[in-house]
Amino acid sequence: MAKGWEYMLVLLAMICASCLAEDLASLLRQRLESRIMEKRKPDGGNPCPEPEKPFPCRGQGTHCIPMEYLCDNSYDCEDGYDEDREVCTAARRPAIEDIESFLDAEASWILPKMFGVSPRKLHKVAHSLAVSENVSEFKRRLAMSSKQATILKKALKAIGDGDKKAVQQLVSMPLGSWNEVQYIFGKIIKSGFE
Ligand SMILES: [Ca+2]
Repeated sequence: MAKGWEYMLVLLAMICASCLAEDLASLLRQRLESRIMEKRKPDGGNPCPEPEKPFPCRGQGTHCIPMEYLCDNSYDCEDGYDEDREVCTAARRPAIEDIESFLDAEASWILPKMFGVSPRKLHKVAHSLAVSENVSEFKRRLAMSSKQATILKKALKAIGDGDKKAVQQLVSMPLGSWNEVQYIFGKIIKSGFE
């Protein structure tokens, strides 16, 4: 009888120990996971720190994909963000920072003459240049008049043709701005903006 009790006590102790060990293991696992997450998001920002899979899909949880899968006409993110039309247009345009600093430097003539907008619209113009597939979409985004859109199209054509004087006449471009204009718009035109 006494041996039976001893056996029960040993069994209970073993069960409790295994429960405790399991609790402890799960606690340690949770701590480790949260430490890994902290390491992955040092600034709470990039959820895809791996260089071979740096592009984050949107939606719940994080699904990271290789840059190779971006805009390759095949859906790799559940919500298709990797094939999003705006994402894929912006991927072929100059960086938004470069477009903005270019527009900022040329703001006095380029915003009123080429786009017909006030300097307050600088960011909107930069964003629209980055994500609009063509001039028609750009016109719609900026609520641009047809007259202004025609001027823009003519100026783009002249830039593409390397006709510096025509650009100067059409949109009052200072001659010193020509290289920058050709560089930025050259890339934008090449990606189908016309
Ligand atoms: Ca894809």
